Amino acid sequence: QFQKPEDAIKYRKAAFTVMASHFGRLGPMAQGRVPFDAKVVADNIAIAATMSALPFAGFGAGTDKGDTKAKPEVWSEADKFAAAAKKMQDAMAALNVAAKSGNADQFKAAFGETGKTCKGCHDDFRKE
Ligand code: ASC
Repeated sequence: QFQKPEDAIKYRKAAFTVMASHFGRLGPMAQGRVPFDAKVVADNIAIAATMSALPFAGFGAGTDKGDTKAKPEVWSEADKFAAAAKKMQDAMAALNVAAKSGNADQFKAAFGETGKTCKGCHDDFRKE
């Protein structure tokens, strides 16, 4: 799938970057600081939800060294990492349903739950 470990690292970072861009830009709306726009929410969350499937293919053997913030626990506690990834993907899928509903309160609640899964994984598996 990847020619070199660096390619896998670059790929997973790119996938996280695109996911975080489309998720993160809705933060102000989720906090009610910007007026709710159902189409903006649905369009961006659809992309974030699609992206959520991609990064984890880039954590294969030999991709623990190099330009990465991934902790060794990604590989030494692989089951736990996979569970954290799935938790985020499941939350993102539920958020996608909420986003498509057009209901602001459902979106805000699901957005918050999804953000917790991002942070949870970072706390355990990302340096800094
Ligand atoms: C984002 C983003 C994250 C999460 C996290 C939620 O927009 O890039 O990693 O939300 O900050 O706590």
